[in-house]
Amino acid sequence: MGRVFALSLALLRLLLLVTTATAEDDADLDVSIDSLLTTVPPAAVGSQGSCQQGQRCVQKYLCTNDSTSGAGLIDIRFSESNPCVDYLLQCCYEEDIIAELPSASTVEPPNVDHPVCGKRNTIGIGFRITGANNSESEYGEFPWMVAVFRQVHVLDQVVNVYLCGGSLIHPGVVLTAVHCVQHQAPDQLRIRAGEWDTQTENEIHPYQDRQVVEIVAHPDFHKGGLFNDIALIVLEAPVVLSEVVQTVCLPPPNERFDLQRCFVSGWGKDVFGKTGAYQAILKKIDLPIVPHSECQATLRLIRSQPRFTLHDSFVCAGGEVGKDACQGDGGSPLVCPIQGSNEFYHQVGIVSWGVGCGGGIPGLYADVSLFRHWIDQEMQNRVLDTSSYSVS
Ligand code: 4AZ
Repeated sequence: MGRVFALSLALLRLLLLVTTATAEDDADLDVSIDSLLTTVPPAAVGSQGSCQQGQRCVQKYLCTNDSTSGAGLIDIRFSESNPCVDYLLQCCYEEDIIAELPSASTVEPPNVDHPVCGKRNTIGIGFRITGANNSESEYGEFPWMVAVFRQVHVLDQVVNVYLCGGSLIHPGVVLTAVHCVQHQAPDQLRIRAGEWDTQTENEIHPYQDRQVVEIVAHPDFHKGGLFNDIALIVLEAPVVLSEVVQTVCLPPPNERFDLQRCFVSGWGKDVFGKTGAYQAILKKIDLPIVPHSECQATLRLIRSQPRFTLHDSFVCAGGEVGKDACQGDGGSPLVCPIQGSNEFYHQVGIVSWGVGCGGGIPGLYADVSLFRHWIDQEMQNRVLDTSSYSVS
């Protein structure tokens, strides 16, 4: 048994190395073992752990007796005193376990006075987190956020290799960057909606995985300079919308957003290069939109290329030290508030590339607004409704 296991592990490692090399070639991604999405929860719900007699580990929101620390707060820091190991679980007496999910988990009916797309859940869904010292987002805060991964079969196991971020613009369509998916076969790609912490399955709602039937890459994508880095992923079946799975709005064509403060979210690395680690809990970074001319001037200086021309298909954001997207965030959405609202957001950019991470140089994003006509056309070609992302 031991030898078979060791052999399987060796084969798994080998395969991961192979996929790593391909992913790096494809998307300049540094995919490693910590970029795998879990398929098995670290602590089984209902396992005894070393809870007291009459107790068992359950999700905190299913335990009525002081179920969370304070008013719906859950501390995301590792606690040695929690026998259930997973911070979303706690020891609970049988009689305190509620069978039903809290009412917060019921699906909200769309409010016709507001766009149904782009609603950011600023205070999270079901619980709020404390102990966040790493820009962690709240659970369900960016309900359009999607993980794009490649499913690999190793011996009897299915391994999910994280590729990129994406966003839901229709229950059956994900927006991402071409550089993430250009060499992928649709039948190997998967998308995951409703994900938050990739290392646990004890969130309130289960995530939803979908297969992919088509990848629609922008015809003018230019690999060398990553111009027009925008793609649509058409899903085999639509995801089920809920309070933690919603579409994002898209801005009208050719709108400008200079100096607005926006958010980029993603599971990408904290630091550029080999020392950087992929993030378990979805992160959010607030940053400003940098005017095109200013961004070009900065890149000319940094790259010592006085004639460098920043392609029109990019919008820049960031430029503040320590606040940036990074490797693994490719394809993830940059969203800005709609007309001064702090509740509804539209997607202004798609993470494309940058010079390092967090060093005060703006990051480059595909300018979604410029591609609004292209997106609408590709949707209409497939008889898909554009109202899922339109602000009326
Ligand atoms: C990347 O490799 C990447 N700091 C994305 C964004 C940035 C840098 C690198 C911006 O996917």
